[in-house]
Amino acid sequence: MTGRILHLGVGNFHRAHQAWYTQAARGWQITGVSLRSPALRDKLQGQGFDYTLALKDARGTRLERITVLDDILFADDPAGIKAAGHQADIIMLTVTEKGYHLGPDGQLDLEAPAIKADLSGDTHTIYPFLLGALEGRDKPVTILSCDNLTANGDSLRAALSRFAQACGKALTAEVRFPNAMVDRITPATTDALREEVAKGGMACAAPVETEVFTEWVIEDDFAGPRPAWEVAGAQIVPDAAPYEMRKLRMLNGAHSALAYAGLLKGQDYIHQAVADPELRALINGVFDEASATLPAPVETDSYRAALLDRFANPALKHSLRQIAMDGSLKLPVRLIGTISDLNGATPHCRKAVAAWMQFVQQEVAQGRALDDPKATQISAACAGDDPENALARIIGYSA
Ligand code: CS2
Repeated sequence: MTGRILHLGVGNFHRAHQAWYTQAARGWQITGVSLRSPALRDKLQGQGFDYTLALKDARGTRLERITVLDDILFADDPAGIKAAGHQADIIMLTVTEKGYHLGPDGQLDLEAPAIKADLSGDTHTIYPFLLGALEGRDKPVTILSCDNLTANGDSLRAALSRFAQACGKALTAEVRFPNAMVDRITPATTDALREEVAKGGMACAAPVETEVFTEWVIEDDFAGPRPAWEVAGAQIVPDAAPYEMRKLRMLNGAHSALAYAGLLKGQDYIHQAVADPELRALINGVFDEASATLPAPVETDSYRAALLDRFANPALKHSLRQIAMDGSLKLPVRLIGTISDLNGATPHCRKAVAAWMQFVQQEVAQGRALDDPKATQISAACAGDDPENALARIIGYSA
């Protein structure tokens, strides 16, 4: 089976995860789209959009050349993106939590400035591009969200329908939105990585490093053909929700806990934070609390042991600041769900939320810009009389 994928948000995570699986499946090609900057296109076009992936664990590094990406388009070319969308059998997305513009109720936020602008004809967000790809197409399409949102496919379907409705349109094409859990820890690219791959004989202007471990669990709900991603270990299942909940609440919940608590202690990387006995106890508590909320058939003992090993991977320098960004959107999915499911009897998850509050207050006090779409609200909350309560309201948390 051969086919085409259009991928919105062609960042490091896509290049370490879905592109790697697609290469293993053979026969499919990907057109990438960068929505925010043409920088990656400019770096990769001189090498035909091929790039080097460095797979790292305690035993060393394995370099692979990834060749499934055959073009990268930038958001300034809506007509080109539309045409590529029409040709695609699958449209995938990795645009991070903030790329969806969902409000606290999980619905598309029609008041968000970028959404308002797009409703009047601009192209800042994913929505006009997705609608354009659906309009006037003559074959079915699968839209596959690969971001860390709860029920990412269902959430995207609801948000896109709302956007279409607000434009006076309806989703007419035959389209499916499978939910999916995606997992592979992927730090930002460093100069050290560029030097390492060049020394290894696979020089690249924009290499990516990642761990050897990887998981992808996708609901079996495709409108048309798909790559045989199972050859690289992807699981196609009737219901991805239990896997997704385990990953978001255990891996991502612990990641956020380590990020804020670690930064407050002056640490820089996940492998340092997880080696700190106090923080290790904190995430063991997060694991216990999250585990108590998961559906019975989900295995958690070996999963948590694997997480501790993965976090300790000495070969990956995964920066706490990278994980700490966008906390106002991450915490509800990663920690607040566990806290509310257990009626607040979750001292460790609450401690992690308290670390976020302390972290943002410290950043604001030190005059550093917050990397969060709600930075303005957070700064105002920190400057008010009761920062804790104001911050709690921003993340929908009852302290
Ligand atoms: C991390 C995730 O940056 C973050 O917030 O928690 O990107 C994490 O590394 C991935 O979800 C792992 O699959």
